[in-house]
Amino acid sequence: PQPSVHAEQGRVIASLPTGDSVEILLYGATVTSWKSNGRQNLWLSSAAKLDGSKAVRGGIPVVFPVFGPPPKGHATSALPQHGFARTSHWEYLGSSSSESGALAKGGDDSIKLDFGLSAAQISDEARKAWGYDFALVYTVTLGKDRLQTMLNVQNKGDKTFDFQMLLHTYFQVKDISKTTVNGLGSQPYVDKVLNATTHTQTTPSLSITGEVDRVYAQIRQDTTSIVEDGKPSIDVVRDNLDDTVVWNPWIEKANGLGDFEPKDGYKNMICIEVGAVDGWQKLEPGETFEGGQIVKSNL
Ligand code: TA6
Repeated sequence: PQPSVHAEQGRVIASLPTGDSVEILLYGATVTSWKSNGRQNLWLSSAAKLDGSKAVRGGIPVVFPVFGPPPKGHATSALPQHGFARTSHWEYLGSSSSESGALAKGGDDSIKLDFGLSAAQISDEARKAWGYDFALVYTVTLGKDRLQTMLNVQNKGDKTFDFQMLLHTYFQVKDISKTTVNGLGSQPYVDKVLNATTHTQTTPSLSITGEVDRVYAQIRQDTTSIVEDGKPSIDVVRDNLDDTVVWNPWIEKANGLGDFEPKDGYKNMICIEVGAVDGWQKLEPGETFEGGQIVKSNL
């Protein structure tokens, strides 16, 4: 049997003969589902708006050209938090599948889906707020027990621009009280829960026992792992990105988010967000930047 792709009603759904599947909304090019071994690996709020009325609460929102609330006196100042990519209508550019012959390494099929967003396609409001000429190509590649999501940024204009990018991935966990995050030991981080002060994580693994909102920058090792009940569940490998944000809203912040449901859903999710958010990536006219992640399920 072959990998299969369906593009309909603003969504693209792809699956492999192994049963692995991925679903992407053209709105924001937001991955809303990634299943492997019959397990949903991503968390999606049951109140997530999927009609394009606001950024999806869950899955993998694409953050570009700014992470967080834009700084004052910067070219991004007039943009909304996390920029415009996650609330824009992307174009599906097509798919290609690498049907693995018996001789292929690993013998696994994979299917690659491309999505595009250019300056002409964003809202007038966004273009007025950030008038640079750019083109994004977001590539989602589904393999057995793995998903690769890469963002390619191109400067199509004659003016240099700065940007940040981040993949705001919401992972599903069985029980946050039995979940730890590995790979960030002895790394410095900015703690947005403690007034954006800088700290260093002293323990090799991070437990989540309250609101966590940390930006780890220039991390030495590329892999951040989610461990559930002592067993590795998801590995997040950064590709050409140096930073990782860890976020769990916990009770108060979850209550404050209208589209965060169920309200105790914070017990079943953790955001591990790879990005280039420490400072700005400068892109000269004609230049290209590419960064992303490979997420692997060990379950
Ligand atoms: O990922 C961390 C973060 O910047 C948090 O501070 C919180 O604001 C979260 O993103 C969600 O932001 P959103 O705009 O999607 O509600």
